[in-house]
Amino acid sequence: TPAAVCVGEAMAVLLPERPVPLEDVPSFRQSCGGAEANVARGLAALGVPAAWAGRVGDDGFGRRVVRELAAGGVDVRGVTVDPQRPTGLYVKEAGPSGSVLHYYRDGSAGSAIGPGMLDDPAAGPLLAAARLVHLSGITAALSDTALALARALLARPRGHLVSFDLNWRPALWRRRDPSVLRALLDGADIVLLGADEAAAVLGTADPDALRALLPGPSTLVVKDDAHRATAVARDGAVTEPALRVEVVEPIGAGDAFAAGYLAGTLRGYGPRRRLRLGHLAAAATLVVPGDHGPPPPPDLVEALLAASPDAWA
Ligand code: KDG
Repeated sequence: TPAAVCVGEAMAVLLPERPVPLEDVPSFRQSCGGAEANVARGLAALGVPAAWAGRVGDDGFGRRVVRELAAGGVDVRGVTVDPQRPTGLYVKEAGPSGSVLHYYRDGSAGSAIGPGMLDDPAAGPLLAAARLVHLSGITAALSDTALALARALLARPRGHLVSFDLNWRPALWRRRDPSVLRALLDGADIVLLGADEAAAVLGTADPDALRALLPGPSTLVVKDDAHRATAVARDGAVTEPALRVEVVEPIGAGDAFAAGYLAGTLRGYGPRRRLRLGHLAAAATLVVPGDHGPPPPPDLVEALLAASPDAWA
């Protein structure tokens, strides 16, 4: 049984072969994305048995998504094929200040997830047996049923940890009220969020002020730009600087960080090693154009996790 189950929408991705305006792109490479599916893939790459649960359409993009995730070692038994709706899609366009995501996901199969997942004969038992269920703020924006699913997965009492990555995507919230996010975050055990996202959604990026706003979770992990991450627990905070790498494309790095941090959590690491494993996984994704990079070699990971603070930064 998978230790972690990641719930959300996975999509086909079209990656332009050249960083030019979309109308000038000669061809695209097909890939697979979606924040929570990326986390499942990152966990599997780090050796943590992980599943992704969600819906895809009965179409080529859906089959591709499932095939790619399975090839990445992700348990896909909890995936439902929706005969009525298409698989969502997004296109990455190179812009002057970084990549822009163009979503084609309104009415997608992935957005039709709902609380019924808990009773689904395939996904239900996976969720019930997991040590960790991972969600993100994207799901809360997809549809009323997806929001209801997020709430159901956060209901207490529960026998597993829930991690929640804020994943602030303003483009998805144009027709919805993002004030629902605070209560969702507060219902999780582990919250991951970028300082910029925290400022946009919660009005502050200050770790102490965030702690006061979100008293529920045992740990808040605040990622400050690409430079450092701070884990704020009830008994104090630990900060670790990120690794310095040549960034090719940043999308997916947050998911990789989450995978590293959560893998460290499930392995029983202390706060510093959890953050370091997050940074290592993020670095591997920052140096490639797609949503996920090849995992760093295990012996390098071990050496860096054990490095002294000056050798690390
Ligand atoms: O974190 C990467 C995601 O943003 C990307 O995979 C697409 O899930 C996605 C989203 O909704 O933005």
